[in-house]
Amino acid sequence: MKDRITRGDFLRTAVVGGVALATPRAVGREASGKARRPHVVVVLSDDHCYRAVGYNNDAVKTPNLDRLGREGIVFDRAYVATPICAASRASLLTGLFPQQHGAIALDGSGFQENVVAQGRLLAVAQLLARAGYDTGFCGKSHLGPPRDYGFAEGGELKDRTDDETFAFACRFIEQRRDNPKPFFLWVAARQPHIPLAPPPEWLELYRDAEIPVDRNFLESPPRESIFNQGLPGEHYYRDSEVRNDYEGLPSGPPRSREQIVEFTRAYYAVVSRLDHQIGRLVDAMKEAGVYENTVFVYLSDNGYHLGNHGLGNKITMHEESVRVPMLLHWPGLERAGARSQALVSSLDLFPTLLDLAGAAVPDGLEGVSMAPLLDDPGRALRGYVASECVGVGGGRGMGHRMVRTDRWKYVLTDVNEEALFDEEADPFELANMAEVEANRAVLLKLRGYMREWMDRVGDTHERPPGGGAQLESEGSA
Ligand SMILES: [Ca+2]
Repeated sequence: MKDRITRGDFLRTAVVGGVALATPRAVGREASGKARRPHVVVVLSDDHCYRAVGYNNDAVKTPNLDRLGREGIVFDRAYVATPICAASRASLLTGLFPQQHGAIALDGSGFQENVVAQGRLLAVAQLLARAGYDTGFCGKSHLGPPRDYGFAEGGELKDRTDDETFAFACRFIEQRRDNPKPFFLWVAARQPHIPLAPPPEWLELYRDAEIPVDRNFLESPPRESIFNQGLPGEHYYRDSEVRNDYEGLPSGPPRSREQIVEFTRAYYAVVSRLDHQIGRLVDAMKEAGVYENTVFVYLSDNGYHLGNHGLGNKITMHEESVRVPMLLHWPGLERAGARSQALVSSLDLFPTLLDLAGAAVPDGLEGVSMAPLLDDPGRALRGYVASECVGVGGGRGMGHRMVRTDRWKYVLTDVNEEALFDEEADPFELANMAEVEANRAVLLKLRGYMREWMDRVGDTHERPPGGGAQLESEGSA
């Protein structure tokens, strides 16, 4: 475990990332001797929980992601800016939290206004296009036509099997065989989002497998605000009404242990299918001769509750919802096979890609380049990471938010109740330690981080209760 870093270290980290701007971390050189800029392929899945990947869970079969992780770098503690589709995608594309870019929950209109109509914010594809990259998009947008935010080729595809999406991706790459111009390809898969429809051959993979149920499984969620997935003060649990998402199995509570096992089996089968498609995409990259010079990133837009705390869906501040699988593969890495424990944010992808491409990183982003972790996976990037889920079913300022340090997570719920979890002792978040007197100093410190973060993103929600803490800022995203 790395020591937490100070604001000074944080700023120096940013400078280190900045230094890399002037010298693209290319793995090869063009005939002119100029550094060759890497191609970039991002595979963004939909609702993939961080525990449902082979390198984190022996019950899940993902040989391709496992290999990419072994040959690349796995970010074990990756958190999304917000655990809900449209807002999370807008955060990835703009490098900002939802309350800053304006796409709240499932309503992408703020993104449309700020990025597409006004041009007040620039999306990562627009900046890479300006830097000379060919850009392509396939799969789920949720934010209007991708051409409007910097992707010159491709577009939204509604195929739930992702077959068309990966076919487009493979064609896009094949067309760039022997073409030295760098490209940026965004592959937005729809799996493993419900409804689950695993083909029989993928379900067969798990037919006789034992499917362990997580320690925090419940048939129904407790009636505390931290579990609420609806409007403030409600006890609303999403997908509770859905009864046919897989062979008649509900995707929300209440669900028996037997139902969760069968639902999880189908979920894993869909994850394995997606993993297979990713393997085919890697094959296409190798066949086209671009693999050796491609930065490949896998992550998901949010996690998923497989009965954890009695819930389905996401939206909460629990680990199952805000933490996602994330890895970066690049044959140019010197420290391949490392697993970084640094707190990273989905917001870091934007500056990281620009950094690795040798393009200027704009001011005002909330993330920082992860490039320093590629050289030194044991270091830290920041003191705490934040996530929010505001506006579900309503306007700004609602919902839950969290800040998470190496050891602790502080959650401020929609009705201003507090939770404090010791992630080292209690990774399944079963015991709320906010009222424990011995944790008073920790609580005050994390309240201070929360206040700092809320001020920065312009959160209109009430600030944390209680007296102010002396805030020793450590940098965040
Ligand atoms: Ca999603």
